[in-house]
Amino acid sequence: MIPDWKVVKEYQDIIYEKAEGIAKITINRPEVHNAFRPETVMELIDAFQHVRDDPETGVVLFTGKGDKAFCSGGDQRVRGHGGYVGADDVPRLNVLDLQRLIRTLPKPVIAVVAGWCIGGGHVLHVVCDLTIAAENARFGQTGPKVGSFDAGYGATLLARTIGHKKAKEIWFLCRQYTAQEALEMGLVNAVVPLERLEEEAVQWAREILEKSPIAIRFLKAAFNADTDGLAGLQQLAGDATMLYYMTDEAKEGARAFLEKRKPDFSQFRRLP
Ligand code: S0N
Repeated sequence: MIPDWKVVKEYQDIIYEKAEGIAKITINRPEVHNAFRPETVMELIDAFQHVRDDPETGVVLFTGKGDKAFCSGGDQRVRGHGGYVGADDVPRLNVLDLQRLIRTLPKPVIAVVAGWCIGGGHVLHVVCDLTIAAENARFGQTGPKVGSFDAGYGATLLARTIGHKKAKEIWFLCRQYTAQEALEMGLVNAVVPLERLEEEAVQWAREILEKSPIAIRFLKAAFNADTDGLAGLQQLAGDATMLYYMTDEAKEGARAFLEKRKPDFSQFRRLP
């Protein structure tokens, strides 16, 4: 059953809802196949930051409005000199900030993909933790065809996900792949009929929500640490610090400082 979604905050380009511990963030620009402009990305960053800080939410569904597209990448109408140009006339590639935010979010993000998942939109699903695709989903990169490229996560994480040969094929040839082909190359986790897409994604979210949040958080950080170098290690280390702060041992250190005495760590056992 689909949850009774409630809008969390009003935006222009996106919809941010939540219910039952699940957040649903939807790019709402179906007239351009959910292409993003700088303002869309700013709103997505705002919503994802809210999700990160919301103790009620454990999983995010990230999707596009309608059944024609998840996202067709950067809005080519506002591509300018050095980036995508918003109302403030500043050219930006702020989708890179969004990619990092999705990666470091300490909660699983599931891309829920119907229709086109192309260009910078394809990279967004690549940086999500899981992808559930409808049978009508179509995947691909267009960069070298339209005079752009994403040599960051767009190329490297894709290669880590499906292997270098296939990732290079996707970028060098700019072909489009069916949902079934994407499943076969390990690019998505499941393919379901379009009418069952959201139900299936919600089911996956509910199964994750039954599990230990801290275990899930550490697993996500560990997978990222393996691919993200020192930035990934920082995330994993930050999670370890969070856990350490919850121990009596760490609390003794802070308490001793405030009480102006030497900390007594001798009371804590050293485990093997
Ligand atoms: C998705 C495609 C294949 C669908 O084709 P179809 O079904 O024939 O529909 P269309 O008639 O083409 O589209 C319907 C309407 O939607 C508009 N539209 C579609 N995509 C975009 C878009 N990306 N921007 C603006 N408008 C779009 C169409 O124009 C049409 O409108 P009307 O009816 O008014 O004509 C096909 O649409 C397609 O190929 N789309 C373009 C895909 C693409 O090339 N995307 C951009 C790729 N680049 C990025 O995403 C950049 C990402 C980025 O920011 C970045 C970040 C870091 C580092 C590098 C980059 C980088 O620049 O790559």
